[in-house]
Order: sequence, then C-alpha cells, then structure tokens
Amino acid sequence: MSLLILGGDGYLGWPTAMHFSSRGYDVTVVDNYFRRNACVTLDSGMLYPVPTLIERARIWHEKTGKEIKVVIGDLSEPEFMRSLFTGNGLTYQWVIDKKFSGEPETVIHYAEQPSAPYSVANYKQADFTLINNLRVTNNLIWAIRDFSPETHIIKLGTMGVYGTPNIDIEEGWLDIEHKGRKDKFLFPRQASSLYHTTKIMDTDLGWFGVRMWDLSITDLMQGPVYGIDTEESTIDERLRTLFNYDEVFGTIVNRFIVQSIVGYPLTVYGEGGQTRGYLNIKDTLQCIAASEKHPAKKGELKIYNQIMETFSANQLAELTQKVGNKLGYDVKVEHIENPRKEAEKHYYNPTYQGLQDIGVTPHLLNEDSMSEMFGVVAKYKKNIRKDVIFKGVKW
Ligand code: USQ
Repeated sequence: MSLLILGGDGYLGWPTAMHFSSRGYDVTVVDNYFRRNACVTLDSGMLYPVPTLIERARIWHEKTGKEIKVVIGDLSEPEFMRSLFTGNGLTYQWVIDKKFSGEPETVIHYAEQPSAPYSVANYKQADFTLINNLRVTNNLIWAIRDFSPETHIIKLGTMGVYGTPNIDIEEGWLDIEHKGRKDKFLFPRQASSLYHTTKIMDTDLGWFGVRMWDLSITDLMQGPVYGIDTEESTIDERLRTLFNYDEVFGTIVNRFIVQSIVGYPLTVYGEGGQTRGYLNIKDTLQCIAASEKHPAKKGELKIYNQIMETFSANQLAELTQKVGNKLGYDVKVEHIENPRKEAEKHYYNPTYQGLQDIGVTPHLLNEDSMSEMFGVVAKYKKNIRKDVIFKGVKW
C-alpha cells in the first residue's frame, strides 16, 4: 500500500509516517520545512533540536531497516503537487529504491499552517496562512481529480471550525427541517481565528471535489493534541516529534507541563472556562489508521470529530498543578488577561463517538499519563527558555 503524507515533518506528520512505515506501508513524506523555519524566524521554543527529515529517515532506516521516502518542496506550487502523482520531475531527497511508488492509495493531508495565533499576529502571516492552506488543498483535489481519482484523502480538520455554539455539536453534518422540508447540511461553522477560517474553507474545497468529481474524503475535526512519545519514537530519542511550548505553536497541555517544570505560573487565559476536546498524540495515530482502514466511498465526505474527552483550561491547570506538585514542583496558576477573542464561559457538548465505533481506544488524560509526560519533558529542562512562553500575541 502506497501512502503519501503531506506535511510529513510536523508534530503529527512524522509520527504518522513512522506508524505506517512500521506496519509495512510504502510511505513518502513531503514537507517544505515551514514549521521549523517559522520557529527560527519567530524565535519560538522547541524543547530539543530535531534532526532534518532526511536525517530522521536515515535514522529510521538504520534502526528498523524500513524506508520512508522524503521529498522536500512547496505544495502550494501546483506543478510540484502534481509531480507526486505522476512521477514527472519528482526528486526524492532521501530514498533507497528510486522507483516512483505510483499513485498512492491514500493521501494524508497535514500540510497547512496550523497555528491560530500565527494567523492573526499580523497581515503578512494572515496572508501566508490563507494562501498556503487554501492553495495546497486546492492543488491536492485537482491532482487527485486529474491523475488519481481512486485515492482516498484523509484531511486534518479542526474542532475549532464549529466555535462554541449554544447547541450540541454533531459530527460534521446537521439535519435541518425548514418550513416543513428536510435536508442535511454541513454543521454551521464560525471560526475565531484566520487559521480556523481556512479550515472551514478547506472542508468546503473538499466538499466541492466530492460533489463535482466523486472524490473520497475523510475530514478529521481534531481538537488540541498533547503528548510526545508514540510507539515508534521510543526506538531512538532522535525520532521524537518536534515539541513546541511557545504560545504560537505550543498547545495548552504541552505548555502547562513545560511551565510547571521551570516554575513559570501556568498561563490560564482569562477566566479559564474555555472548554475544548482533547486527545493524546497516540490517539491521533489511531484515528488516522482507523480512517485509512475505513475509507470514505467515492462521492462521500466523511466527517469525524477527533477528540477523546473535553476539559476547560481551568481543569487542565488543576490537573497539571496536582501532578506537578506530587512530583515535587511548586506549580502556581495565574489567570492572565486573555489575548484571544473567545468565550470564557460557554455551553460545549460535542459528539465524538464515530472514531471509537471504528476501533479507536482512547488514551485518557489522567495523573499517570501526565506524570509520564512530565518525565520526558524534565529530561530537557535545561533547554527551556522562559522568555518565549508568553509574548502576548493578541487577536
Ligand atoms: N489556552 C490557555 N492558556 C495557554 C494556551 C491556551 O488558557 O497558555 C487556552 C486557549 O485560550 C484556548 C485553549 O486553551 O481556549 C486551547 O488553546 P491551544 O493553544 O491549546 O489550541 P488552539 O489555539 O485552539 O489550536 C490547537 C492547534 C490547532 C488545532 C486546534 C484544535 O494549534 O492546529 O486546530 O488546537 S481546536 O482548538 O479544537 O480548534
């Protein structure tokens, strides 16, 4: 089975590549190093240096004998995207068997600018986010339409597209009855960052491709992810995924653990009642794997809400404080003025049974799983820079 991972250098992309490679898939990863380069430009916090994608593929091969093919390039360029499906003009930066893998059975699309604060910090970053995220998705659906119509696209979406409505959130679709007639529509979307807005628009591009060209797409509406290690990263610590703890690319749980370890008061934004659906990075891999095994049919847009449980920012701070204190850290919690424009008290009741129905078994966030993360992060304590934890990117 041939599998193409777009955005293969990212927090989720590299662990996904190892996961499928270790299970016998012929994996090609593609990336333009946007995330790494942005971390350098923005002077963001990475917990430890991460070898380049090419070095990681080499280490993976040394340790497992398996090959992950690496292609470096900008997927917002249509011809580059198309070369991945035709082999014409395609150059592998790291490969053992130079033969083109052919049209992939599945494409996993992570190749978007993923940070809400990045997208609203200034007009240039907003422009980049819109252009990159929408062009890459558009190039992908055209390449599939033209060269590989049987390919299943698994696209990463986000729970943030729904916002925090005062009704239950369904898995992607909503049955509506209006003036005595019924129909099914995409659940109303109302994003509160430009990044999240591009995620509404990329779903719409996919939905267009499904209706016009019979594409098959699974859209995974994911919540904030936490965690470091996955089954494969334990083979060699150089295979660990990149881990940010700054406010732009770091997500809340990862940030809180880092903050606890260096004695930085936990940065709860505003009242802390903001509730989101969370999942362990190990479960992201399970969800992608289950989606690959249960593909959408041709002409179908399947949508799952990819979360395992919900927490408010306050609940996450309480849990982190409890675990941190037990481990001997003096963890303080501080409510700072919310730099974001978001509801701090709201109704939140999303449905998220679909992925568990196709075989995902959640790893829940509790004292044990959090202590384990503390253990890994603490090893890199000397690398943690307090000055990048909160710079105050405002909406
Ligand atoms: N928060 C704090 N303190 C912090 C950081 C965050 O209180 O130090 C709060 C935020 O205000 C927000 C919540 O925690 O209400 C989650 O924030 P986050 O930074 O962990 O995640 P977010 O910006 O929402 O974005 C992340 C990923 C994005 C993904 C999204 C899923 O970066 O790629 O799409 O999670 S969701 O949030 O469901 O839209």
